[in-house]
Amino acid sequence: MRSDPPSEATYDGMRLRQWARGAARSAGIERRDLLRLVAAASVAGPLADLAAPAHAAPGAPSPAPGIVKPLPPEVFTVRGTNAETNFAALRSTGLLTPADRFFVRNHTSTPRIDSAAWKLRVWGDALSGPAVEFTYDELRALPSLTRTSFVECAGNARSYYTTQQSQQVSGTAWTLGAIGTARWRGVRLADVLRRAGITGDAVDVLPRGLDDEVISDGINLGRVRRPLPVSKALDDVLLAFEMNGEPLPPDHGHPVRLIVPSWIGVANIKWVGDIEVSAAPLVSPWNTGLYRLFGPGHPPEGSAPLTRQTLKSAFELTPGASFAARRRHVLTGRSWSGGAPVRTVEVSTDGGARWRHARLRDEPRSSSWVRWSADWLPKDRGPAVLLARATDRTGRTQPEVAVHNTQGYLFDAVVRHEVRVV
Ligand SMILES: Nc1nc2c(c(=O)[nH]1)N[C@H]1C(S)=C(S)[C@@H](COP(=O)(O)O)O[C@H]1N2
Ligand SMILES: [Mo]
Repeated sequence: MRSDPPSEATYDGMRLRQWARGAARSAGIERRDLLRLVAAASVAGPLADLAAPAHAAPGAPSPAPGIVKPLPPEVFTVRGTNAETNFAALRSTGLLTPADRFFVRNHTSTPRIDSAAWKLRVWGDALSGPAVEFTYDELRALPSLTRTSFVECAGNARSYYTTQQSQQVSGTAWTLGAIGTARWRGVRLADVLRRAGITGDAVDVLPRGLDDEVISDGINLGRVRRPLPVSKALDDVLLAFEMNGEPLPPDHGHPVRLIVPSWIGVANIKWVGDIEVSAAPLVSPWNTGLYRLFGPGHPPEGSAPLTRQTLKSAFELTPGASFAARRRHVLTGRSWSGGAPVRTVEVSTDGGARWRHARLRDEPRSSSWVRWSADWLPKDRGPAVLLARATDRTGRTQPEVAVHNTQGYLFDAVVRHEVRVV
């Protein structure tokens, strides 16, 4: 008889203790290199690009090396190999983010993969037999379903640790736009794992991308891969091949990616090529030196690997937007939480002195965002600060200050949005 897989909550701490004791197996990297990564993680480095880079002229080729789709400057802010969605560019969109407005987070660059030649290889010591391969057509022939889910980078809103809290963090200087919500069609990872012969010994599942190996500070981290506990892998995870009714575009994982609802972005492995099914707990750079919390306020050896996203709100406005005085305006925005559906959203137009409820425009659902709106009739000319604060069904409310961590993950504090009344 198999013992029950650990619940999502117990998984975290358990894996951390196993890693600390050296009881977890390093998949595709030397333990020594992982230890160097972890040591580096406990020190905050510089933000990659705090100042927004200069935009290329309209019609110029994409300024983000390695991103295939066009990145018009009114829609995207390019940050290194990544492109952030400008929140104002979501105002005209519905619940779902069109693929041509969806943020891109690439560790290296988008590979071009021919679906006819692509195969998914499932292998490992927790299968009852040898490795099993699925072609694209075989995968598409399995029963499929759709799920609406956001994909959000764990570092979304990281720049506010610096601009609002005067704290140093390392990584890409996202504002709030490293998130998008789409309707994904795919097959259940559970169905694929069962067809491949997953046994009761399985504890971790390690999907790996087909994009280039990642070199960071002279260490070759290998291809992007992050262990998923078997309990999550068998729950609501999809191997997705469609985004909003179309085949996945190259930048978002064509031909097949993982969708791991409510979890941090990096769990959603794009361009998946193989999946290891392991009877031993696994570690990779993405659940040891990366995607854990380091710094004062966290255990000296770092927090457990991150799983769910946190709670955030954003106005669909450009920074510094102006509003005519003594006119009625409709402020719009979105709120979301990886913990539970959003329950309420409050808005303040006076820097946080008074709050009122925003109108929710969508039925709150888990792993998705809600659109909201609030009227505003500004009286006095001059600078003003708009705030939005969400509470989710676990009862958690966005705090005033986020707890610092060196890599700036999971910023959850209320963001101060400065505007002008003219
Ligand atoms: N193979 C692969 N998968 C990946 C990544 C990557 O660089 N390579 N980036 C991850 C990160 S950090 C995030 S936040 C999401 C971003 O998904 P998107 O580019 O479709 O918005 O993909 C994840 N999956
Ligand atoms: Mo990410």
